Amino acid sequence: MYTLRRKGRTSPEPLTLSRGSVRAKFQAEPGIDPTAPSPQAPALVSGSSPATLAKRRGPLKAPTLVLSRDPQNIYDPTFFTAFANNVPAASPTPTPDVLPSARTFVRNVFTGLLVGMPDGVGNPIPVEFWGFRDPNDPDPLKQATFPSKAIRVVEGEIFHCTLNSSGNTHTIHWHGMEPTPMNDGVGNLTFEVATSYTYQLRASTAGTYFYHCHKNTVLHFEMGMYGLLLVDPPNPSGLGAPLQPPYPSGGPGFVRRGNEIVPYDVEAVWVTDDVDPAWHTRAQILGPNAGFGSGPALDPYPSAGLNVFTPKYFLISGVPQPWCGNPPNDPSHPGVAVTVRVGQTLLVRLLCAAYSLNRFTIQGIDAEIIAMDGRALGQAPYAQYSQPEVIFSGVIFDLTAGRRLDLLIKPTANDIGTHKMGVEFRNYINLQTMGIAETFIQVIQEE
Ligand SMILES: [Cu+2]
Repeated sequence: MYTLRRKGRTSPEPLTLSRGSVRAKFQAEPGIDPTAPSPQAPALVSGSSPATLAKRRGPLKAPTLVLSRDPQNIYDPTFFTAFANNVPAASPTPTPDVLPSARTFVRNVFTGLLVGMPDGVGNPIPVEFWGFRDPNDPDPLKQATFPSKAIRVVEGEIFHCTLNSSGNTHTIHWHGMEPTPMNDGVGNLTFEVATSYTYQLRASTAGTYFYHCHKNTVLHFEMGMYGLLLVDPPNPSGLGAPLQPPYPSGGPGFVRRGNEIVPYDVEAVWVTDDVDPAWHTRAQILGPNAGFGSGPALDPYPSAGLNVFTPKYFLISGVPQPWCGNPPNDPSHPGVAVTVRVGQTLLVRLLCAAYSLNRFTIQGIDAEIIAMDGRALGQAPYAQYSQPEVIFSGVIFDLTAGRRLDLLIKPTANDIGTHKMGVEFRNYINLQTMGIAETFIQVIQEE
């Protein structure tokens, strides 16, 4: 319910929209009282078991979304206002504002992926991760990974992604994108996907983004339910040029720098994460709703302990540091470390998927920050507020959860050798370092 503040008083009346201006409405199914509390917000009953609560609230039923808007005007603001004030309890089918898409993806929820974490003596400790499986990847080993497989699209195009939930409700939130309200994937603000929903987005701005589950977010994100979302600009030489977006993973490609679109030869995508194995164990035992709710009456598992985060493992792009496989203690693990030749351009995309404060340094080579959080620096009309900025060797820079930086590195003959990129994972309250991860940029001679 929305309340309006009028003349210094809070009106108890819900905000109602003029019927003449609203062309979308929700129609309750027969037998459902539309004024009853949402089925996802059971009445406060102290001491009720989850089974009792489920019985009391009955099966989840979604109100039916009735569309009567002008099909010629997909930007009809009254349609979106109506939606934002009448969010459905479950995913509408089909997608309410569906348009032809240039690219389609499928992501199926999976659990039970075991990733070995270092125990210090070479016996990896299995920790369970969850994520989004790509059933269309021809290589079965690349379907279900941690982090989840990247989605790569082209600036300006509309894309669809169908989420198939299982075991629980989940969502996909498109972090940094600007979708319509029903495609934003924030469970508490729109709907959680119980079975299947096709998200629709327009990739308006080239840059580095990520997608993640936004149901019981603090736990599901920690469990690994995220992947990169990369939006590529066009090849500035036009459609006839040999290299067209989406560009291949690892390079070469093109990226926005200020008002230009510039080439790069090699691409490194580094995602930092910190893992508290106690959270993963509790999620395994208590299930996806562990810690969900706002107090003992709503939370069937108030002992989930999500108020205490004590990470023990520190990863770059899903590879624990130190790497615990074969060879052990090798930060040059090929899944992470990158090699670039003198004269080439390296694009590094950084995503902080850790909950701790990440303090980065790159030793022995300079890097230029060209974009932050999916927006190129120095791009008109915002060039008066920001410009690309050089980070000199050894200078620290920080990232917090969800932030992204794009860096360009152009090694010269003086840079031949191995340069360490180190990350300190710092407690966000007392700033003490809890762990480190590191990898390398290796610069070799021109061919
Ligand atoms: Cu989830």
